[in-house]
Amino acid sequence: MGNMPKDFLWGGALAAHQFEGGWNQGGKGPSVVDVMTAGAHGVSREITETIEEDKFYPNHEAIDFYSNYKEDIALFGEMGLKCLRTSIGWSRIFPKGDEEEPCEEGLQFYDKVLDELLKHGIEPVITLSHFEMPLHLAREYGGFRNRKVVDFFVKFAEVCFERYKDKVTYWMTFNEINNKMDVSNPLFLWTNSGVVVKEGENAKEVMYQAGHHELIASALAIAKGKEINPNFKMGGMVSHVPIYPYSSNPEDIMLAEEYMRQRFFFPDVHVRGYYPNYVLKEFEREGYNIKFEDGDEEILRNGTIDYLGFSYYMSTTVKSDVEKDNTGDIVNGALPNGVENPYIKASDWGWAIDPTGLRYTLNRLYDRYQIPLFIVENGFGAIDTVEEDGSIHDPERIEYLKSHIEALEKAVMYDGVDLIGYTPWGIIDIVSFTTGEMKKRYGMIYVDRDNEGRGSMKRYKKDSFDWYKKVIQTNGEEL
Ligand code: BGP
Repeated sequence: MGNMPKDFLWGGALAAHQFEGGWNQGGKGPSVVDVMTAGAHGVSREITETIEEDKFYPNHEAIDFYSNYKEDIALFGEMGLKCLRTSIGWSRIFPKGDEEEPCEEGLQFYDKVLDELLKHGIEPVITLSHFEMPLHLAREYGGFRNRKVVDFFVKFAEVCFERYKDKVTYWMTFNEINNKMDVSNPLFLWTNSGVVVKEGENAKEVMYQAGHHELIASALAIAKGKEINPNFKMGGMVSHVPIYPYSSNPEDIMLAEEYMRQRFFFPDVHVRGYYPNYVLKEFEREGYNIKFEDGDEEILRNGTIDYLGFSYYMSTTVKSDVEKDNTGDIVNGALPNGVENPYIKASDWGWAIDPTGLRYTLNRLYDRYQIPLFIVENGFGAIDTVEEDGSIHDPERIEYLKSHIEALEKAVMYDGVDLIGYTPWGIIDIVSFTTGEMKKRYGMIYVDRDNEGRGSMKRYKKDSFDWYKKVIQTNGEEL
C-alpha cells in the first residue's frame, strides 16, 4: 500500500480547561466551564450561578499543567510527539472578554508553553476557543447570541496571531462548532457559545443565530490571520459521527442522510463560504428569523478554511420506523431514531467502537470537501488500574487506537485521502468534558487524581506510552 507521508503529524490532543488548572492564576478570569460542577457516570454536570464553596469544580485544578508544564512537555517529547493540539484559554488573555488590553501574564504563559513545545521539536496546533469563553461575555452579553461578541472573539484571535505568529502555523477557530446542533443537551450551547435558551424560545432558532455569529467570527478571524501571516494554516473543527441507515429500506437511508446534514451544516459553510440550500429551506419551513447583516455573505466567502479538523469517536445508526417496530433495539445516543448497531460493540460509556467508520468518515469528508483533513481527536475513555509496581496495563486502549490507525492508514494509502495528522484525545489523563469525571481516562500518561480531586497528581506511563512511541518512530508501520 506504500508509506505514510514522511511529515505526517503524529501527536496528541488536549484542551486548556480540561488539563491546565490554575483557573484563577496569572490574572485569568472565570470561563463558562469554571461554573460547571463535576458530574458522574450517567449524571450530567450542573451549571451554577456563582462558584459555590461546597461544590467541586474539577476544571479549577484539573491536572495542574499550569505548574507542571515543563515536566509534562518533557514526557510528550520522550513519547516522540510531532505535534500537540491544545487551546488557548480565552479568559487567560481577556479575563472578562471585553477589555481594551490583553492580560500580559496570560500571554506570557503561552509564550512559555509554546517555547517549551518547540524546544522538544513538537509543532503546536492551536484551537482558539475550546469551550472557554470568558464567563462575563456569557452572563452580560448572552454569549454568541449577541453580535458584539463577534468583535471580542476577533480581537482575541488577532492578539494571539500577532503574539505567536512565529511559533504557531496550525490554527483552528472553534472546537466542535457543530455539536450544538444537538439542542437537547444544554451543555453544548453553553460551552460552545455561552448561550442559555430562555423559556418560550425556540432552541434551534437560538442555536442557528449564535452559530451564524460564530461562523462570521471564524471567517473574520481567518481573514485576519492570513493578513498577519500568509503561511498560517487556518482550520475549522467539527465533531463527526457518521450516521448509518439501519437497513437497506430507502426510508432508513434518506433518514440517515437528513441526520448527516445536521453534522455537515457547519463544515459546509466553513469550507464553501456560503449557506447550503437545505438549511435555508429549513429556515423558511420552520419560520426561523436569523439575522444576517449586509456584508455577511462576503465575510463568509473570504474566510474559508484551509483544512478541516475533526473529532471521531463513534458511529450511530438510525431506523425510520423505530417507534412502530421496536423489536427490542436499545435507543442509543441523542438521536430520536437511534438504535443499537448489531455489528458494533460499545465502550463502558456507551460509545460505539467503529474503526471502519473512521475510514468511511475520511472518505466522505474528503469526497465532499477536497481539502486536507486532520483527525484532531480520537480515543478510548476507560477506567485504568495502577498495579502495585506502578505499571498500568491498557490493552483495550491500545487495541482501539491500533484499529483506528489501521483504518486511517487505509484511507491515506489505499483511498488517497489527504490527511495532515492524527492527535489522539487526552494524551495525558484529563477531566472528561461531558461528565466532569477523572475516572474516564484517555491518556497514555496516567495522572494520580480521582473524581473528587484527591491524589498526588503524580504522572505514570501506561503500556500505551511505549506502544505509541514505537508507532511514531516507525511512522505508523509498527502497530
Ligand atoms: C469532545 C471534546 C473534548 C472531549 C472529548 C471526549 O467532544 O472536544 O473536549 O473531552 O469530546 O469527551 P469526554 O471527555 O466527555 O469523554
